[in-house]
Amino acid sequence: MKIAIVGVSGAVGQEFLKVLDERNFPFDELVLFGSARSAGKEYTFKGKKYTVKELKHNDDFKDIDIAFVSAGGGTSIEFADTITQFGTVMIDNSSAFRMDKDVPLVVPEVNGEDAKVRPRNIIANPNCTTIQLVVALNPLEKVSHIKRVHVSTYQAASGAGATAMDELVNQFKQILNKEEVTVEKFAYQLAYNVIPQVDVFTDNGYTKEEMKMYNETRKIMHSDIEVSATCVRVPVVRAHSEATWIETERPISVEEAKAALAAEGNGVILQDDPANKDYPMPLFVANKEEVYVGRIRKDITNPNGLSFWSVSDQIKKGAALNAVQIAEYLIKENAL
Ligand code: 11C
Repeated sequence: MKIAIVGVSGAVGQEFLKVLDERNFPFDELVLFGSARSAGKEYTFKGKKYTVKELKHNDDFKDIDIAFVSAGGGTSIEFADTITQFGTVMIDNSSAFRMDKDVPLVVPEVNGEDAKVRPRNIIANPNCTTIQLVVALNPLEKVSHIKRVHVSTYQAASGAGATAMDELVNQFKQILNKEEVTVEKFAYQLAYNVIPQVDVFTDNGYTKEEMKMYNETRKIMHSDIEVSATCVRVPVVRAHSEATWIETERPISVEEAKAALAAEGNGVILQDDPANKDYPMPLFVANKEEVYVGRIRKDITNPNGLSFWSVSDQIKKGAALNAVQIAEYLIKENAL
């Protein structure tokens, strides 16, 4: 088994190294790729040094079985043919191919089977906000069909990359030191603020991030589910939170919902004891693998409504881990 990471120097690329190590992913050879700027950098993995190769249009992918790609949509589009031309499975973290009909969009806990049918040998990793939403929705969908979702996100700086995480930390320091605040990655200062915009606005008034939640959720769940999202950036370094309201075909009780969410293999950790102030928070969920769910309650305005709160590490389950789980699924199913 020969694997590659493309975009290894980025926040997700670095997380790939961590997750492959933590999960003891089975491979014989690892090749690291990056831009001309990253080429030549060295990373140590399991005690061995690896030098980053520049991603080029050549036959470097000839013997590579799986490529974990996180280098931005432009690079994915430009290099997809180069990466897949000899049969390499490209697991792509960008949004470039997610809605293409001939590219499966996969969260293993929900629709792992879809990864087996991939005419272009590309499998898309969904957006982080969608991943944690569908992991929580899927067990509830099995109890009763979910017709409608309203969700508000509380997205950490990590979603905008390593430099954005640094920018947030620096802003707090700059404010404390009474220095001028650097604002580059976000539209406004994020420290001591919340910004009700993630990505650019589309014609219908929703942002691209919000429309990703609508479209990707329907594709992954094979469902006519309606999703109305408001995506908000909050001054948290890592791990996204979501306040979610669902309307189901028949009423679901809190007990039913808890039992469904807590069932094994769902990728969910139920953390729901509000009387003891026990509920998920990004501070404690950062670096964890699962989606944490709590604050489950009946909607007092609608018998078919249920509300809950979820938190998940955006770089881990929202990106690198989900991609590695797709690869693990393919190996387990002998479907590479
Ligand atoms: C954020 N969700 O938190 C975005 C980042 O489609 O993979 C991920 C963008 C994507 O800023």
